[in-house]
Amino acid sequence: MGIRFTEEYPEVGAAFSMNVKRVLYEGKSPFQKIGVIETTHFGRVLLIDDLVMLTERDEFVYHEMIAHVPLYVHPEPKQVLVIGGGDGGTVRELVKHPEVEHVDLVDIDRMVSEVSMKYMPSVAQKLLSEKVSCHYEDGVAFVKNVDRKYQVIIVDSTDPISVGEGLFTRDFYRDCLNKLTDDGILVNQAESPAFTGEWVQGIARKLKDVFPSVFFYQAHIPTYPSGHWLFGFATKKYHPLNDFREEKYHQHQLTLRYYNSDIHFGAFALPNFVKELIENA
Ligand code: AG3
Repeated sequence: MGIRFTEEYPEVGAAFSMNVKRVLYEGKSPFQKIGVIETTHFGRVLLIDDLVMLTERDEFVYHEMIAHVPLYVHPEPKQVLVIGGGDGGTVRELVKHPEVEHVDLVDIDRMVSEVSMKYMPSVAQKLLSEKVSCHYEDGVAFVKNVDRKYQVIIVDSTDPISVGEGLFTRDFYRDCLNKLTDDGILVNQAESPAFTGEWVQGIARKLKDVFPSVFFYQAHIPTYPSGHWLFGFATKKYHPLNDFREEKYHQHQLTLRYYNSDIHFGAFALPNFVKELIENA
């Protein structure tokens, strides 16, 4: 069988393994452990604290869904803030939109970007776009102190444990609300309803306490726990479906591998057990 990398899912007493061809990088930043492995079937894989952050094989699902869903709802997404996402995948999708004038990316850990640039340029290279400013500092403090407003804020975080914890609090959501324009939208990665329903409920409860309206949408990401993933869509004004700019999507003709206009509508259709989790949060 050779060498395998295994991500443990202690919450459900299970795990997911991939065959490894070689280890490309192993290091430790002041914040976390970072690794890059080359696998037999999933391409290169970025690991943080032994959790799969992305694989070259399926990162397009996550990055397209976290970026294009809000950007095809907001009519003028000029200023966008990304918290986390130091690998650059979300930024790569955002700069495909001609309306986006500027992206601030705030990741606490510069090493995530450095390692991604070196080992996964196809994911990271747009960090160098002239539309993008990278800030390597604490996202919680950045949102509190920044003196500009954004049409869209995307929280591309790790799990709500360790370094990412502050990005799942009411205070942080409140600061995001304040730094959004009056018609702004916040989207965050919202974990697996199948394996960590309590995490989903925590996110739902806190977002609902802070934002006027909160929705969730889903995607299939094979290498994340359970493969069934949610995103939160917290909004001050626009409705994710009624305000979908479908004409703009067709005009742009972006080359995408997951997101399309059918997916935009379909992604907000949730299974009953997920609706219940969110309603009872
Ligand atoms: N954000 C990580 C999502 C959480 C994955 N969790 C896990 N494997 N246990 C991904 C960052 C990609 N830009």
